[in-house]
Amino acid sequence: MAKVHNLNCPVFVICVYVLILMPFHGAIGEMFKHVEFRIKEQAASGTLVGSILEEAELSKEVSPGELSTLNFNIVDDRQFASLFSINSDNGDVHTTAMIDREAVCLMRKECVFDFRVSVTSTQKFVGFVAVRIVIEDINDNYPRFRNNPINLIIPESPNVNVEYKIEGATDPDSDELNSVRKYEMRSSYAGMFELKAEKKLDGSWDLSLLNLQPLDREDKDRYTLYVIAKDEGNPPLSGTATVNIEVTDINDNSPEFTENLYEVPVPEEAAIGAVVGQVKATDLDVGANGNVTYSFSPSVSAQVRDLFTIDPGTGRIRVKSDLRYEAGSTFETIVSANDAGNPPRQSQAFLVLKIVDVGNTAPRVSVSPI
Ligand SMILES: [Ca+2]
Ligand SMILES: [Ca+2]
Ligand SMILES: [Ca+2]
Ligand SMILES: [Ca+2]
Repeated sequence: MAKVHNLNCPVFVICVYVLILMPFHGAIGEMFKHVEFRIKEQAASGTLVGSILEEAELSKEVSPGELSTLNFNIVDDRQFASLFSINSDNGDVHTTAMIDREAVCLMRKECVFDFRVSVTSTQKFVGFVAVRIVIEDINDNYPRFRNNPINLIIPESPNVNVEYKIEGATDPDSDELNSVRKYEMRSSYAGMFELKAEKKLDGSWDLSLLNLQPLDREDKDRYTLYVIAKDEGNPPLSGTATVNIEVTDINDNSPEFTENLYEVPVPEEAAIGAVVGQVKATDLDVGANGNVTYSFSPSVSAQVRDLFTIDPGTGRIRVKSDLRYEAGSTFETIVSANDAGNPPRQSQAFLVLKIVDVGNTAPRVSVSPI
């Protein structure tokens, strides 16, 4: 509804006010009124905004004979000429374009246009009407996530309820109900994640995902879920962001030997360089965290080190020296498997090397067991 204020100097204070603001208000004794019109954005071009004649109650200002002779003109800078026009004969204000509140007022909370209209009759200058047009918001924007998809890289962790921040959505509509009002999460991983959304004083949101269960990369390293921002306009609109979660590795697994004890029979005549056995360990981690190298334990005697080598990359045990003098001997050793994580993890296994007396048979290369 339009509001009208008659400032025809009813009291001294207002007369002073009018004097100070001259020539904006016009001369003393001239009519000066305010009217306010409200229209919704996106109204069709040519929509009637309001009648100055009626809202300013000009019939009270001029005689019935003059009323039909009034002439109306916008007197301020026509910076809004592309948006509004006035019918100079009857004072009707119309839109001259479809007004997008978010385009003409950007992110301003209030979208208001002010201008003055001069009113004259054939007989005299009647006065001014200050016109205020308020553009009301409609829900013509969807909540939107600036970055979509949202890619989260999270190191695996046994910790739960860790908050991982994600950027909220924006909605340029200004009305409270037309902007983002709530968030929801859609996920097929029941009980795995929770969405936490807190509205801040400036209207923006703090959004974060919480993991309700440990994130174990070795169990699952990728998740995809959806965060939905909703307004409560009429009709309500929503925007959806895809959240891709990549769980990265930490070194939380030690290499594991395939056996606790490797028993390796070694023919006494095995040639130097011959492979007589192999130890093997696997590590569930990836990259350096799962890169296993083998060695003899530092506790292994110098004699064993003189007789055998272990290949760091493959775990193969090779003969290093002539074994014929060791026939019948058994060497109980310990092998280590280390990953290259930071810090590294290690496992150990027993390796028993038994030098087998093969009597007078011809020398042969032994490669068993591998
Ligand atoms: Ca809007
Ligand atoms: Ca909206
Ligand atoms: Ca590891
Ligand atoms: Ca891991």
